[in-house]
Amino acid sequence: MEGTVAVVGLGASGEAAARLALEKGDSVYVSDLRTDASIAARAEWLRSLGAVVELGHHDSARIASADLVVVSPGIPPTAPVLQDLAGDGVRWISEPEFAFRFFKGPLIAVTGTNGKTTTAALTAHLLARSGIDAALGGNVGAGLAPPASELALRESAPDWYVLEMSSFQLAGTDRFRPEIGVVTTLSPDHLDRYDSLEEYYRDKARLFQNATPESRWVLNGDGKEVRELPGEAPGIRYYFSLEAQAGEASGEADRTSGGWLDGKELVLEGMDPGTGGKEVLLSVDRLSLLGRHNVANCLAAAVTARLAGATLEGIRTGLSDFPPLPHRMEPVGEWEGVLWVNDSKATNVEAARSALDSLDRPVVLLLGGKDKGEDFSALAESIRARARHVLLFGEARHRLEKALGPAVSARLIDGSFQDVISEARRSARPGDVVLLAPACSSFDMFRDYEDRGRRFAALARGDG
Ligand code: UMA
Repeated sequence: MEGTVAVVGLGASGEAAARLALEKGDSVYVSDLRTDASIAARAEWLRSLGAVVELGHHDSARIASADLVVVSPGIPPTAPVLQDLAGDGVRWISEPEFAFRFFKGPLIAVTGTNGKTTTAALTAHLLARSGIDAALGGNVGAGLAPPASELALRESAPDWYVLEMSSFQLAGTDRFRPEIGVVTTLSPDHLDRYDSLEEYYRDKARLFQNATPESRWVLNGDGKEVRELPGEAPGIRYYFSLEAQAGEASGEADRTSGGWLDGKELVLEGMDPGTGGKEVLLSVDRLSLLGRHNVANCLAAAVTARLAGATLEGIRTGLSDFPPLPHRMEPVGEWEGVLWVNDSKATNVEAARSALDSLDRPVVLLLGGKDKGEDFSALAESIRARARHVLLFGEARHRLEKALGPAVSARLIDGSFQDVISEARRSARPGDVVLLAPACSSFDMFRDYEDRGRRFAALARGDG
């Protein structure tokens, strides 16, 4: 474009956006409030590439005078810098929106409250197993995939871009238009950032803002919220469902396109508008991922990959050899008959509930962390059905105790995370699962959910 680009925030996305802007010949100004050594090194590197980088301060006037402002997703609209820009009537875009403008091929965008990383990564895997070059990126993070802007820097265009999109990233979209859009689930989350659930869903619905009749939407047929999210947006809808045939799940008998469970078999139907036939994939027992919610993710990814040209053989192979992602129902090991499972990414109530519901062994559940203001009582029924014992820790522990009520066998741990693990070891009996599915974010005791998951795994192995 060759203008001036201001990048607000120098995390992974800010760095990638700045590099992309420099590559395109723009003058780049980057700023971040942090000043620590790691960000200083990152700043130095960008300076060597030609950017102006300021740490410890945002120069709002300079940002406002840029041709384009790219904002990192972790910066809330209430941050003073964004308040200043809003006050001056300056509009900004998110980093994937910026990247999208330079993409050279079709896009699959995956969003939802839970399951979006697994579904996005699995879709890319199924395409790869079909010999299709799929470039995975976006919100995924955790060293598993790069930010969207890094994909835009690739020299050769992939056959498909596959982006995981958070609501924070969708909030800053404008021209963003996926050929295929996927919504995995919707349930309350991020209520520390949004004033209401409607606001959160409104950002998610921006996925559909530039829909055309050619757009294809892959939607969770089991959730009314997801089914209703596109509203009247044009495009062809496909549904995946654990509970019913896709047509029934959509509530529209004439729409039978999508994927569902036929007994124990995952099946697709109507993926090819020409023939519309039924395609049997494989049995649930052959999936590489643990848990019922992952069956839904597998169906979502299979439908999406099939629409993008994956072969049935590629999908079957990919569904059975996809390795579990770190911190998502990741088996850490089994000692003295007790299986330890790290689901540190279960940072909200719905994710913790589905983790619990997906196990068929008695559970010692580790619950707690930073309180995001959700209603924890929604966990009580699943806990009563499956958990032998619950350990409550972190900032949210007292509110959790109150919300779960006296019928739940729970114990408050006031000490360290090591104390939580020692108590879990004492409580578990052979045949049990010790499950870290905390329903809270991690920032009260850890750097992030990955740090929490790694610590859990190390302590479980006895080398913490
Ligand atoms: N900052 C300022 N000014 C402020 C506030 C913050 O300068 O007023 C700075 C911070 O000091 C920090 C930077 O802005 O250096 C913020 O960076 P960021 O939080 O946006 O983090 P990134 O490293 O750019 O990572 C982001 C996503 N993080 C968030 O949305 C919080 C990563 O998703 C994503 O992988 C990455 O972009 C690349 O796309 C992570 C995540 O936790 C995995 N996402 C949430 C989720 O999945 O629930 C939404």
